[in-house]
Amino acid sequence: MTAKNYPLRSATVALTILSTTTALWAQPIAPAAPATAAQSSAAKDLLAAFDPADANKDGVLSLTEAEAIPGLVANFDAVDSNRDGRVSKPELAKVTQPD
Ligand SMILES: [Ca+2]
Ligand SMILES: [Ca+2]
Repeated sequence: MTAKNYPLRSATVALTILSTTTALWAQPIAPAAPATAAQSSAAKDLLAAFDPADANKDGVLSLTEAEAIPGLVANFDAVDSNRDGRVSKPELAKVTQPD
């Protein structure tokens, strides 16, 4: 049993090493097209929701204003990359883009 498992495990290790050392390999393998399309559409929706959610029009979303965007409050700290307690449009754009 262990003899059967061994080659399988070493192949997995080899693949892991290959995909981590040559990061370029990981990209063509991933069938990312549909996910990316869905993601960018969701990203557009999210960014389109920014201005209406910015109730006092100061260009940033407070935690209270963030309640207008579903899911944002739960991820507020992650989105607020400069930790100023407000989410700016660039901060929101950053988390919606894969880069
Ligand atoms: Ca605001
Ligand atoms: Ca911020």
